[in-house]
Amino acid sequence: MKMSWRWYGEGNDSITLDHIRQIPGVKTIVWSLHDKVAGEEWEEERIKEVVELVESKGFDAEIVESVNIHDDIKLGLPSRDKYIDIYIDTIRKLAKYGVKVICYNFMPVFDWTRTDLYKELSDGSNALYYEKAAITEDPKDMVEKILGGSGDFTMPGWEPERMAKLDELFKAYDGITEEVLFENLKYFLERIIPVCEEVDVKMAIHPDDPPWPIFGLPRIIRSRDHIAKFLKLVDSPYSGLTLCTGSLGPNLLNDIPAIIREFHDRIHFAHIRNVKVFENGDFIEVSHRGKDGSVDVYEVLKAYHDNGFTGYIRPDHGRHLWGEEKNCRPGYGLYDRALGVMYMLGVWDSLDKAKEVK
Ligand code: CS2
Ligand code: MN
Repeated sequence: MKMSWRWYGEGNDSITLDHIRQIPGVKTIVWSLHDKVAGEEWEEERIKEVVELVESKGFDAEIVESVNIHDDIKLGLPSRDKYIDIYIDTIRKLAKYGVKVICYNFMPVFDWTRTDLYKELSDGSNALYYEKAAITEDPKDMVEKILGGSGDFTMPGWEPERMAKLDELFKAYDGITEEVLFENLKYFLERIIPVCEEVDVKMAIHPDDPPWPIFGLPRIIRSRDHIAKFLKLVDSPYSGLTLCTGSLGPNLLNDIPAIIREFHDRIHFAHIRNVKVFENGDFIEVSHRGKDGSVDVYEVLKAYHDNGFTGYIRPDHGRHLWGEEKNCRPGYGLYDRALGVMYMLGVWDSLDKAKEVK
């Protein structure tokens, strides 16, 4: 297992690489060119600059999260080939600079969806929250709330330019069923995976968050069966998973440790996040400690450990602590994620020891 940390880049994150160096065990920086919109070319100079900076601080830069997918690819429009060519060009460039895994998602219109970015927990910290009843027919209310709450930071997948075209986007997805979305994903994979095999870059799809359809849009990576179907689309180790416990977790029917045990050899990147699910289906993000929420983080880590997992792992969202919500990206503060790293390393080290003793 290699511990990693998502960093939004110089001048684009409240946390610096020097902060991250002081968190025990972090080896890999998970990065992206966050100013790039889906479908835009990634210049080699820009890639080189980030990789060199990250490496100069003693980390490697082996994971990119994300290279986002243009809607025309998800929609299966004739223009998709042009955007797939650009995607392939980016894969080749990233490979040249030592990138090993690319995380992406295939969610229509929205990336992760929440109804409140700063819901207070009983300990006075606050965190991202999802209230089922607040998801109305009209997504615009929610978009306003999210964009209004994210301060000066633009959140990936929530770019104001895209959100301004919401009506158009929704119209375009009219008639796109789960089946069609799966077909369009297959088309994309059939074109890119041979290149990934050639240059040794693994693709790792991120599950849909939350794991159910919203606003009538299809969501196709949200359960064991959806994952099994996805992995058969192109049956290559280069078409794999980012297994995010926080995205699958709000559906209590998802047995995440069992999913890990079944598909571990296709999981390239593990996102560890805990959520507390309430009886009415609402949920809030909580600390990484298993006991604080509905995800049994110990069992999750044990499922990886038992299978000799050598992929990357990162703390996913954390709570906002000690007043930091005023200046950090929602879900991406320093303190709770650093506590999460220590919790995970603690569990992992003790699993290592227990294995030695046997
Ligand atoms: C991430 C996702 O912040 C998060 O929840 O796990 O936004 C993730 O980066 C994307 O869905 C991957 O493309
Ligand atoms: Mn995640």
